[in-house]
Amino acid sequence: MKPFLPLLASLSPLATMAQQRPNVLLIIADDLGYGDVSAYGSQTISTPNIDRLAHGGVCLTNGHAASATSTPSRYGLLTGMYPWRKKTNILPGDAPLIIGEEQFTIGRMFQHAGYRTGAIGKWHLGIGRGMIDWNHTIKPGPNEIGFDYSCILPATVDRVPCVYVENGNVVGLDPNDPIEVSYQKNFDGQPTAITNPELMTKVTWSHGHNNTVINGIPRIGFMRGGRSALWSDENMASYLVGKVKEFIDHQPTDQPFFLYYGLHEPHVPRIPHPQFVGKTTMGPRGDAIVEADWCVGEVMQKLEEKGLLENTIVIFTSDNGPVLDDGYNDQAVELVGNHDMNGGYRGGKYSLFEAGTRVPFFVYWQGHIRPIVSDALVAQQDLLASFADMLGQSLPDGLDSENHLKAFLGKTRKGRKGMVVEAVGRLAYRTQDYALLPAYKGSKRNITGNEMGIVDTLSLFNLKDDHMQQENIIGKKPKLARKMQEELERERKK
Ligand code: NG6
Ligand code: CA
Repeated sequence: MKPFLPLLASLSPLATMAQQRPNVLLIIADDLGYGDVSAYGSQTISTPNIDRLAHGGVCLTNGHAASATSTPSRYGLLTGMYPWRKKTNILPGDAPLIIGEEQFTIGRMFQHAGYRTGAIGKWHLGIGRGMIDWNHTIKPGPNEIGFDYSCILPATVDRVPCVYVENGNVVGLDPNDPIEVSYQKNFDGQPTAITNPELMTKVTWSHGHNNTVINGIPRIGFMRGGRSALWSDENMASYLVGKVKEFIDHQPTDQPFFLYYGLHEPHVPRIPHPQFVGKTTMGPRGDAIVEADWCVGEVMQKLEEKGLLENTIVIFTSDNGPVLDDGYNDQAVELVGNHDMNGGYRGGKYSLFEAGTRVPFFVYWQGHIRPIVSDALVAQQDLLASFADMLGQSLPDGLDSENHLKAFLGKTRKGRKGMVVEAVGRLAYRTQDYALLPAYKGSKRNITGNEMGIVDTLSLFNLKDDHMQQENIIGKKPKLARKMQEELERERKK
């Protein structure tokens, strides 16, 4: 790779960029809310490493995930397609891969541009083709859709099997103790959280999460065997960050990399390493956020040690909004205190209201980006078209991804004109300052501690003045509402 020149003000930034192939590290947290980082001004949590990215780069204040839950959100990010076109939903741990092997992905795009690509951490897009045999190489997975290397949690931390899958193989598996997984029924004679509650030594369940107990934690789904392969929940952060460091260490010096790094925090079960326990007054949820921040610091230090900081674009974001009680009795509700995980917006994970998809979103590129706070409306699925533009790569027709490279690099505060956001199958339409929501009964999941609320009629909210989406102004702006409704319908029919 050519050595990098610091970007001079006199150089045309786009002309300079065209000759550059910086590494791209995409860090995506799990259920981290807009208010869960101190970068946007929260006083109740301290995330100095994440803030470094926000304050030293483009701090996006109107950046969105495609959906308010993980699978659809990540599907949008990786494929550049609206997930609701495919009707994706939260996947069980044994679900087949929902991205087709022929489908275009952000990993493929980077591969075409000559990059080495990797996917580490939370995946949740399915693997295999159904009826997985966990005891042999599982295909297709990340490696078949654009990633040269992968080491993933197949689904979520609260779903079986509780093992890492590296390049299709379960890590640390003893062939004499094969893994069996079922989401239908328990294996004969196998204890569960219901039959043997005493096994729950670390945390108990509040809803769902009452099947097989692994490492003292009740999970969703049934699993037997594979004892030597079980992950350690406490060590997951350092295990995954270790894999990230290895990936960077193995990078040939003459080739750039693209790395997707899915943090597992602060999704349930929140079991931070003892070194983070008690770092906040918020219990495991707050401590898990501090752990996530530590992970970011570790990676940044690695890039610094390798002299790669000026040569690497680091993006930080989250797959969906935050939630307190998401199925475990972990005191998230009791200890939250004044902490506003939603950052003043309404809703949260699962919700069509703003905090469901408006997430932390930062783009850092040392020496190349002048720090800027930008309210450009952008979506995670836009990263695909934007980096394709940077690298001179062509895209297939029909993607929902838009090129907003200039917004991501802080050269403009202009982003999308509009976009569709999704929450558990329901769609809303967003423009820079407005949100159009259908009549909406909230989510059944308001047991989770999120204020879901109800809108009993089609509603228009001005998000600039009304963060909590309290006043339906559709009567005041009927033309705008009609236009947004038409745009939504046009997208739906595409
Ligand atoms: C829900 C789980 C929740 C979480 C979510 C997926 C229950 C009651 N709730 O079904 O705990 O795992 O799925 O979260 O089981 S996500 O961030 O990966 O979308
Ligand atoms: Ca999530």
